[in-house]
Amino acid sequence: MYPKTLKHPALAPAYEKIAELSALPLWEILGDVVAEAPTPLGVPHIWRYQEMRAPLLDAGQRISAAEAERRVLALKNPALQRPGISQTLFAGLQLVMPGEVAPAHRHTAGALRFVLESSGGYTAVEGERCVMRRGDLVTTPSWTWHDHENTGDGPLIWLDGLDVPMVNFFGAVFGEEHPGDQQPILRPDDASVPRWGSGLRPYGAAHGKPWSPLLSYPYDRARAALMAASAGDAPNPRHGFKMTYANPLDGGHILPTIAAFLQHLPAGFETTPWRTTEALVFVAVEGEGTAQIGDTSIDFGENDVFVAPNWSPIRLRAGRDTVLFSFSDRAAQERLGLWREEADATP
Ligand code: GTQ
Ligand code: FE2
Repeated sequence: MYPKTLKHPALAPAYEKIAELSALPLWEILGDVVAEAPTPLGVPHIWRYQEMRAPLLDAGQRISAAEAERRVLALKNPALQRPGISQTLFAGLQLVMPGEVAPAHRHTAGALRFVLESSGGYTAVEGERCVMRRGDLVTTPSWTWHDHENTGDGPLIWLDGLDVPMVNFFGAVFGEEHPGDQQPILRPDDASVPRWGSGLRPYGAAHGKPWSPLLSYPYDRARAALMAASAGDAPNPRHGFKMTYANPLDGGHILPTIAAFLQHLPAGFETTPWRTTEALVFVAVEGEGTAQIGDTSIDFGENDVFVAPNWSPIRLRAGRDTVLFSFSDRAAQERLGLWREEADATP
């Protein structure tokens, strides 16, 4: 409860009396309660796809998607006790084998899926199938019904990103199973893309939810937008070319808690150090390079997932032309008025 060395050891007997009353002398622990700057929570770490894929496919032989409900290898930050890739985010690699269905359910935690390997399949969200091709981003916002199916002939593998630790922190956890394995489909595949993603707003149609009405951000469109920016603009020294996945109604983030980004680092490009209060999870979609996160140097290649804890200086170097997907808790931090960045952080 108390630090090893008390600032006022002579008061120790008084502290015991105070502790019996379930109270603490704040003057002994003030630095923990109101620190001058964040201490990064968790450590930088990489999960290499080549190493993760084999045990994931092995699990695919040993347990069915229906049995597992979600066949996921959760990426646990080595320095954290609870499941989570950071203090605020949960991430996992999910596998659905050909012909399998991961049964429908819903929960208050919001999620995104970034597709790594696919020969056909979808996530159904609130009566709509979001097709999953490699590089596609699909969201399943809070309390929306969702189920997954692999309609292809090879493994369907994606990265899950959820706000589970945040929802747990607030004590707002609810979940339930859908009565059927799959929810009824009410609209054409990817219906939200032409409806909300065309640059036109349906006249008079209210969305009224604190998340983007676009449930799918297909990679071909996202990549084309990124490459157009790369061709036309000068690179940002800290980010190269970086785009935010946006809510088409207000330019905000995809989910109330989670923000997502797509970033192009031309071959040989090296960023200057940057740190931010958000915890960031990166996926190398194309290319390879090195990430210097705090004191840790990480070589990454295609489909590798790595995490930069909050307030850790980040430097990215691209060996080849590189596209990085990333997601973070920035949306929540901005809404709470907490988000900060520091541009000239020393590496
Ligand atoms: O696919 O619905 O990684 O509910 C964790 C919880 C995935 C999912 C996870 C989930 C899901
Ligand atoms: Fe789920």
